[in-house]
Amino acid sequence: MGMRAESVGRMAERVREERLAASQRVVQAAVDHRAEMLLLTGDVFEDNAVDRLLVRKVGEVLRRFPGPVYIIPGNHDPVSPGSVWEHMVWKETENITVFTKAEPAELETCVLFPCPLREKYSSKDPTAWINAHEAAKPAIGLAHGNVEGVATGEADYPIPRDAAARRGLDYLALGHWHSFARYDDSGGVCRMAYSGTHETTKFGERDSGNAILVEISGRGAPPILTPIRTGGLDWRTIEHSVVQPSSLAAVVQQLNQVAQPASTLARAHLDGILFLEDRQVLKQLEEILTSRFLFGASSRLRRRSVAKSFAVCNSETSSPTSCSSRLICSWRALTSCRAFAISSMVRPMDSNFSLADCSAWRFCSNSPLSLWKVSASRRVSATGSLNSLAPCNLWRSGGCPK
Ligand SMILES: [Mn+2]
Repeated sequence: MGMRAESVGRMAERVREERLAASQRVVQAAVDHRAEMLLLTGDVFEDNAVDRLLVRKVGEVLRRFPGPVYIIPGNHDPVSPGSVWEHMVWKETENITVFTKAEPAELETCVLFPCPLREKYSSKDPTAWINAHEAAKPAIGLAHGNVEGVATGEADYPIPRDAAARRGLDYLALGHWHSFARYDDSGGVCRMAYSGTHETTKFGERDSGNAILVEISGRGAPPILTPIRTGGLDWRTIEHSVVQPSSLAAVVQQLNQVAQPASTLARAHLDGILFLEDRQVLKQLEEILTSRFLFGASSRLRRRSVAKSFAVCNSETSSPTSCSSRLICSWRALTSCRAFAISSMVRPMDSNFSLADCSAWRFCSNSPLSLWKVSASRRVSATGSLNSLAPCNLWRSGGCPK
């Protein structure tokens, strides 16, 4: 809640409103399914500086749930002096408990093991303190962190893949990742899962916009998990590689088939070569994106890169060689585009540049030219691969980036 959503420009406010509406849908789903309690596993808020009016609004939404609501602070909204958790609304609202300490809370039907976070980063497992092996009632953990195997390289609160079993928990409710993810044990029983965010946060999320209904009949019984859709907006990415003329029409057709464009944020990722015969279709595609959809990203993100990186390579220009040398003249153009073509005569492999250094690059041999794709340009520059590119012929010939 309270995220800036800068990537969607003037639609940011609409996106923020939808997140609050989605939290009402979470409460409604809990009521409809007669949930005994509602667990929020961290990062309710974007950060501890969000508008205090918003904090109150969220408290008011959660107050509408007739049962108890248990919250742990996450790494975005950790317990700290001046945090959102000091707001009056949490004290005024009797059904809400914000856990600020890692200690068991014995309830009538179960025991909760909350793992509130106190800082943004840590390399410690937040569930390490839990010992629920002797619990007589169903033991339920609430934790926020990064299940091992989804390594990000940051000190990101690692949680073992078998944390629930290790700590003796019947179920470990997880927060931090945006998409629904369950971790089954070898017997196919799921005792830990991420519900994911209740509303999609950004493009590219696999399965966000859900809450999970978790039913546990007793201590040791396998939990039954049912994901419930709570998201309102559809964030859709369409990817398309153009390697031959007239294939863009398929993308237009795909956009035309989207059932509810007014509540869809669409992003078209095109790479390849802009052929002369596709120019009109590209215009049409960008028009559809900007006029029909709640938000369309192709025109904003792609047109410039399309113009810079593709236009040079259409059949209008002379030889692939001249094309390649023009293309590589600007690192800026490369970082803002996802694809560019080079002449097959100029191969970076000839130099001491090793492809293995850089996983983000791909060789595509079925195009008229050799096509290289930067699928994560930011990662390229971050890992210093820019330097390893520099000595190769290709880069030198363009007199390019440093
Ligand atoms: Mn988080």
